[in-house]
Amino acid sequence: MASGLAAALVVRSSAASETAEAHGGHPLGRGAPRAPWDRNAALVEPEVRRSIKGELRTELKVAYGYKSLGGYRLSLRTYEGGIPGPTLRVKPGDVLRIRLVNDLPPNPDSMPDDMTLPHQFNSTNFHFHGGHVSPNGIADNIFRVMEPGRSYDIEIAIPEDHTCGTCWYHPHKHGSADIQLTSGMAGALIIEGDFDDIPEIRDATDQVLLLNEVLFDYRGTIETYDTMWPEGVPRFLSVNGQREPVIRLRPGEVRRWRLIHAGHENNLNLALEGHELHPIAYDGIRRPEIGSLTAQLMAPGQRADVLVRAGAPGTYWLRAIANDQGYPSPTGPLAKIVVEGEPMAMTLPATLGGRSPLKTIAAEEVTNKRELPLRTIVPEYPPAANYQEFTFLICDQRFDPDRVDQRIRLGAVEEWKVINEDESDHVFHIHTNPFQLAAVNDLPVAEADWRDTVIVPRLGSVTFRSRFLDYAGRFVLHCHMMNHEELGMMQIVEVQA
Ligand SMILES: [Cu+2]
Repeated sequence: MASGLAAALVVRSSAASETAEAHGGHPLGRGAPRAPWDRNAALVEPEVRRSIKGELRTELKVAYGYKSLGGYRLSLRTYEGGIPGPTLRVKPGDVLRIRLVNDLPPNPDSMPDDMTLPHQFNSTNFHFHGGHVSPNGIADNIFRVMEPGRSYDIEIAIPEDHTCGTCWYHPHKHGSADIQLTSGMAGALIIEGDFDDIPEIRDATDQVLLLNEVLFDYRGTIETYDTMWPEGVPRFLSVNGQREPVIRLRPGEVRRWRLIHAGHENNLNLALEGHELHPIAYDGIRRPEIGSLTAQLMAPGQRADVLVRAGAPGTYWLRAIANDQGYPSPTGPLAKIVVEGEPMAMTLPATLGGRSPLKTIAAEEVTNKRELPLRTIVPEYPPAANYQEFTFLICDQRFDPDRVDQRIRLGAVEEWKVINEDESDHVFHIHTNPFQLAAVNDLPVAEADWRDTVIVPRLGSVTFRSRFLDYAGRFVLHCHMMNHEELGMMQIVEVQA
């Protein structure tokens, strides 16, 4: 099968990076400029910017930043010179007013004839991932193009009844989104107040852990799409723009981690040695009950809020462990957890109350059904080396910015089945409205979680239901493996009043 070749390509390069890891270096990274790496550095929280009196008014400057990361000196596109960008904290009913200053240099290239080729890496825009907000005008409008050398106002009204939880922001300009996100242009966007009624969570310290796959070329930069594809360049995992930072907890302490997978391509299966992870919210939406997992699988774009209760004093690694997504997902250390000091008498909540903030969509409520097949065309000769040889399709078509693919009536309640015809997983994401899982591979799910991003298993399917009640306008759905999106796996949705 054609897609088997794609998997083979990734398997080969994944094995190369594991070998590099084992030897304490990167065979292709000799040329990248080195920098000191403090292996005992504590995890640093991104700068927090909070709303005041119903408004978060802030500036985000997009510019090159120099960053020492994991033994390398990198020069990458950033928000505010840092990786990741600042954490934005708001409340339901607030207005987010951002002045985005694009301080990148002019694009060296003009627009391509083929819009599904990466282009114009210095143009950007802004997406509020997880926001149930207007996709129009100067709100969460990912069709805007924010040119280098200019400034743009963004104004997003967050409804009073918005779900509270962990969302995030990143660029979504087609052609440059992948390269900018992979560079570290991402930040947490937290809507506060989700567990005020549960003292065990309210009183726990909460921490943003924004995860990324760091990659770069021999100069410590990402300046061509060939750096992203195929995957032979140096790469490792980072948390908040740090490689293997130290997180200190006291024995018995309960901590809330807001995990955000801001990596561009691969799933991460997270596990903490000697501890269980207790998910309380997915994709910024509170779950009816707390879970207990030995590993939390996360796809690019997804968020998982988990509680951890620290055990006996000692050192425990938070790692990405083995996972099969049609090829091996990346593995490796993420953070060193040191449990030490005076014990704390904290407990996990016994229950989250059994209710979701969003009302379950019953089968009888559904007014329309759709099917969306996902498919990749890869070259028939082994192994393909250049990204331009691949084509990623939804409903057998590549993304076209001038074509509306899904027309939906405002007020509709729909059931969609997304079908993956390939031999490796895809990751479905849709803007503006979350959805409730109904079935995976045609088997009803045990827990009907609400999501905005979900793994579509290889040679399988995901079925979900969604309400399109509040916002008419155009937005997109796409694979959140950003290279798939950039090379065509995206559609335009129009909700019509
Ligand atoms: Cu995909």
